[in-house]
Amino acid sequence: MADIDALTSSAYSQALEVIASVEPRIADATRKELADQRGSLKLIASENYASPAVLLTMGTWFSDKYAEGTVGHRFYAGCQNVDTVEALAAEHARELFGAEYAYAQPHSGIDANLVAFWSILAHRVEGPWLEKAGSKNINELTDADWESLRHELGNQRLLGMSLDAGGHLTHGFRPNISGKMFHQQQYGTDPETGLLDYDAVAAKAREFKPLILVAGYSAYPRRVNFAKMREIADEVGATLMVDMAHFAGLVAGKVFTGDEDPVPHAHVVTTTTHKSLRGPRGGMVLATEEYASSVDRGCPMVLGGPLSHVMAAKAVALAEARQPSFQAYAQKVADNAKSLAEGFLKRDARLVTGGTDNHLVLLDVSGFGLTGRQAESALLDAGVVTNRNSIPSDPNGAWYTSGIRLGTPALTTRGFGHDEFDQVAELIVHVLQNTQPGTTKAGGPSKASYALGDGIADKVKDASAEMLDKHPLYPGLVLS
Ligand code: DSN
Repeated sequence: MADIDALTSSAYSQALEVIASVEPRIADATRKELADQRGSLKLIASENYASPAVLLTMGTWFSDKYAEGTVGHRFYAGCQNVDTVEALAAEHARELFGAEYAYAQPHSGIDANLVAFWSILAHRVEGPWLEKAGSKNINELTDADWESLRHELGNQRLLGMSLDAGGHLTHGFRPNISGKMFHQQQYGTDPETGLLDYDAVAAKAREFKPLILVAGYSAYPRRVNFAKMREIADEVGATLMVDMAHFAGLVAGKVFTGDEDPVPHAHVVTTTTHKSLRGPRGGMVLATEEYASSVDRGCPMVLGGPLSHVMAAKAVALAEARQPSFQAYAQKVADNAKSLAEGFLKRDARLVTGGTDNHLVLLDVSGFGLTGRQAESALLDAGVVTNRNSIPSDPNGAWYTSGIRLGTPALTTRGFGHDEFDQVAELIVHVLQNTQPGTTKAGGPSKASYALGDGIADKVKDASAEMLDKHPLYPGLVLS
């Protein structure tokens, strides 16, 4: 059998030499990025480490091919190999998630959501409108018809989870295009428990009657009952769209099943491929047959030409996710998040919702007298990479915030387990307890500046290094 580690080491060493022959600074930055990723505690909940097979697949001549359109129906000649790649990516996705239809072209999660919005508008608004107008061809419409259709398309309602409750920008946040292209309303979480209140979502949906009900999150540390969300959508005649970008790996790994698996319940499911799913950076849409033909219009409707090299890497990653070892990985991601949460709670730190049952925890840092921005910066000084995040009803807004979001997918890939995550919680609490908020030039309290106690960063880096050395990133990859 081939020695995959030796092949990977040789492939990357040689690739870097080729790159260095043209622009050595890029080769240097690439080497440094590996060293930095190897040497820090990566706790960003939306990041992971893709396998060398996935990474290598992205570095090929598929990048050079234009392929707008769909499999077997392209606007460019010579797409036979792209067809193979895209069809395989879609097949793996359908099999893995049990989906009726899969679309592998979106370049990111935001793109996937845009494809979903437009496909729902096409299916629910444009199609019926054209039928009523007695015409199937949009090019035959008079100017007055066209204005009327544009008005219909631009006058629809979307209900999604608010950003500070854990929803995503693209779920109707006003400054985002989703909040501008739709009349939007947002549902939050229970002010006492921080948990989703399905009765409150239902009441809002009954009153607002959205065309689209969006479920899913990027910073909610709990599971969602998608069967209940579908009941709500059905009651008000909405299309249920689930954004599973964050937890797709837990769905793929069968940690979320039954009511917690969005695929059997939603009309349209969007995802990224690089978070807990551990693939290349990109997006994907899953849908019922009913929505398939309108999702297929994603490119060139709202997407630029598909990134064929990335679709190839999606196919490889999805093939990996179909292996039994991926289920063990996904379960460990969830178990480790619990260990991390317990580590914080036993050290008297406050977590939004009091814990987690997915892959992330949301730490309220206001108890340490800090903003999220100050906490994020102090932690980074100590080699702990996180991101600041709003918490429900955040007094510091979406820029400074009062929270830190932490996820377990990346360090679980490195092999971290219960004890390491308990130690990670200890190190984070230690940094935050030893960080003082700074003052502005005028002498008032600053939301950005801070002072980390002497020696703390080095102490935490040393303790982290021991864990990181025990669980190396890409252990078989040695660059010459
Ligand atoms: N950037 C992703 C995240 O961090 O959750 C979502 O846009």
